[in-house]
Amino acid sequence: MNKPASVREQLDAVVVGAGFSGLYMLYRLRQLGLSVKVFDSAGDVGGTWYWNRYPGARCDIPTTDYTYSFDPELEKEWTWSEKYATQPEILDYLRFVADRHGLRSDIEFSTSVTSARWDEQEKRWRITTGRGKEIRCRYYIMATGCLSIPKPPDIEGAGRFAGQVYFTSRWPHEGADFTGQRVAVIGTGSSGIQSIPLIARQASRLTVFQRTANFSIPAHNGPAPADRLKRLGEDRDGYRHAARWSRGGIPIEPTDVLGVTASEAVRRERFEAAWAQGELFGILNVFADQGVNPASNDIVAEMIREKIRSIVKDPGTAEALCPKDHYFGTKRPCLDTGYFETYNLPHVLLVDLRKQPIISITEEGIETPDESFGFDAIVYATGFDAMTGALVAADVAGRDGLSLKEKWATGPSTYLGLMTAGFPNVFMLTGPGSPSVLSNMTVSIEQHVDWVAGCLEDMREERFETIEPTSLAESGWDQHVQDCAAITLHPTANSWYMGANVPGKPRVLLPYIGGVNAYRQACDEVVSQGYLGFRRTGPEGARCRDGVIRRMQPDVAMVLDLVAAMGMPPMDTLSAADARALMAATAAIRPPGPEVGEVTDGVIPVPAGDLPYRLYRPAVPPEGPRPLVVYFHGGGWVLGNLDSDDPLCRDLCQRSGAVVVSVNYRHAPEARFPAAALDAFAAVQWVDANAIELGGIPGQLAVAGWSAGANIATVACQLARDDGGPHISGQVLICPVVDSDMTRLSYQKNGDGYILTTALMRWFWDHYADPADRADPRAAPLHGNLDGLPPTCIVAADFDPLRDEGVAYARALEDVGVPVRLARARGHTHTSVTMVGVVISGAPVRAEIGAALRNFFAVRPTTEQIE
Ligand code: NA7
Repeated sequence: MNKPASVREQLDAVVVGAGFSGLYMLYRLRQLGLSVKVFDSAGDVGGTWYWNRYPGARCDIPTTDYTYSFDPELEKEWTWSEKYATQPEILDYLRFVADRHGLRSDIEFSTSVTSARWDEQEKRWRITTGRGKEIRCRYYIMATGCLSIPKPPDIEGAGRFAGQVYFTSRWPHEGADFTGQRVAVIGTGSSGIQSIPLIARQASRLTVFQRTANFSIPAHNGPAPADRLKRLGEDRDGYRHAARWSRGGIPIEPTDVLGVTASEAVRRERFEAAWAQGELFGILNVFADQGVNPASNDIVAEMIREKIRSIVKDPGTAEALCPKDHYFGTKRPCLDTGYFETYNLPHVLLVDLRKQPIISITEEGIETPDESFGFDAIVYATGFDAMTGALVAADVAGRDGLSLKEKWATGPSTYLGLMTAGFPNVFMLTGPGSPSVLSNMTVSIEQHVDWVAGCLEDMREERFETIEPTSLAESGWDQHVQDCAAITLHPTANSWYMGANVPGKPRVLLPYIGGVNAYRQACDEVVSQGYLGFRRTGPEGARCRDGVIRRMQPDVAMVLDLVAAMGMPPMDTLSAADARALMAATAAIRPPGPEVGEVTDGVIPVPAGDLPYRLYRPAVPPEGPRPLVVYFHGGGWVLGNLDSDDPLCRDLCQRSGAVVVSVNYRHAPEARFPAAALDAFAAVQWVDANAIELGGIPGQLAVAGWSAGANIATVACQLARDDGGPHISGQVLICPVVDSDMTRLSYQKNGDGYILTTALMRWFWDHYADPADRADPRAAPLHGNLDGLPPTCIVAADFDPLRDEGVAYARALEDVGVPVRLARARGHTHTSVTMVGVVISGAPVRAEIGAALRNFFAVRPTTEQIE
């Protein structure tokens, strides 16, 4: 029971946790002149490194980088003895830091915070400690660590075992001596993999119970890497700066080699170099696409499996140790010293729990269906309730008494991983939604602490007392965190990153995977935009600039950055010929799109001459005729051809199961309005008339197009209706041009910076149609008669100047009773949805298009309609 609150104290800030983050937070708060107290249930500083004392415990980031950078003098005075320091050395380091800066005087050890309550009247937190102290403080900072709450052993009979029980996460200070003992280790995550070789040296028999085989590479420990020391020696500040602005918090050059296209020799060379280097960020950087593309990932995974097979002598054990149920990197890979070699020792046995599960733990040992094992000691290396465990375990009640546990019942929700709405003045260091465990923790910790310190300083200067994110900003950030996750392979794994190791925990990628650099940029922008998304209050009133800091899909933003870096001239400054050449050059370097069953080229004879077409037939059964989709490429009536939209056509074909006929039409300025529109209509008529020869089902014909291609597709529908045929089952209009009015809001917002610009759109119109013709429904179909048009799917992208005219077309069609499906391409630009194989986040939108096409054809036309 808690002791009654006896001592009252007023402080500016309370920090929970005296690990890497709590210590630096204390240092910074003191610098600001704030009164502060740190509480930690441990007997000394160290946090994670205080508790995880198991044999072999080391960091898995080189210690040259796993170190504070805020104090250059400290860096001079401390030299790490190894590439990956052991737990005792890291603990010594943190003690050294605490002593050097006299931090201990503001830390209460062996004291936990038992509750924290927000007092709305006082605008302060009421904190109670396990020693019966009550503290009022303005700011409550949770430096509670990502891996601090051990996962309880969820194994039947765990309490019954009469021998010694150890948890890697709560190892006894006096150590453990396994000499001559029969030892079981349960769990083969990092803790198991680091401790098993050392336990094997003492134990008379070691049995490892493995549920999931894990990827591990040799750490090649030894002296600190010479190249890093050299770089640090030459330019320490430059090195640290590069780390802060790197993807993972370590300055390495991200590769642009794609696993799927690299030659076998390049693949092998890159992999062997990473294996020899023995660094996590190296092995995660063999290929640029290994984190997103299953085929590329499998190349690295298979090379690691080959290594395991070459080390472990018993083929059955080797196979059991080969991870096959998750993509490499989706569970944290391990760095080991002699882990796989340990299984060659005669007294070490691997039990594969997938084949031989634990029935129960007994007084004597462990019972499996095939065998009863007797043990003197059981070591649980079963992991943590990571990232959110310590935060929700703390009894924190915010505004209206809502607890963090209640708020996060369906998963954590944060703004920048730093704060959460309803909990004013509560800061989380390396909380969920920040890069944390996917990065070099020390870099991320320093960034968080510096941000919080800067925020408190700004509040003091601007006379604010409280800060809290808005729900709009928070849900926007949550969405961005999940958007970043969705384009990777991470969500497929049952990892602790996903919360999947704890039964009942909501399944969501907890850390932010967009990168330390992207994250830092977002945090900085929030500040430079006047604390965008935060509401700050003080005696002089409240200030809130509400908004969402990242609305764009992360891979779309990457493409825009790449395009900007290429420094290409704006297309609207080029001649049509040069613009076409530029478009062809960019098309030549992109991925080819999915395989389809058959691709054939032909020509369509129309009054104006022959129009080339390319036909795509689906690969999958059934054999026989399919519905037909006539597709028109984008390019502002000026650019584009059969090649330009080839990957998209393959994708449409695969997703819709239809035969796609991509038609090249006459282009402006050589053939101006209404040439393209008339060609489109003529092509639709011809495809309909030749449906059987093309392998189509007569009467099952849809049209589709992107941009200007969507313009002529829907014009063809209007002309077909007026001409009495052919029957069109549906139309798919991807970011269509349907009007020549360039004053809509989406033009104002998105007219610059997103590839299709207002200037380029004007350039297209000028090439295509005289001003007098631009209101003609065959140029601006929004102004045409929309009655009786076929069911329609319209894609409208957030960052497209054409967004609002697409939406206006959808509404106008609905008004006259046309069934419309408006697919919002959230976070996309005019071009990104069509970037098959490049912009992964476009896939769900294209899936929606595929579903719409299938749906058009699911409604069979009546005989009357066919006639
Ligand atoms: P991890 O990586 O979560 O590993 C825990 C291991 O324990 C893992 O192999 C689990 O298998 C296994 N486990 C968990 N529960 C059970 C039960 N009930 N039965 C059998 N096996 C079980 O924790 P670590 O402490 O090793 O490492 C945590 C991080 O610290 C590490 O990633 C580094 O960042 C440092 P599973 O994979 O869930 O099938």
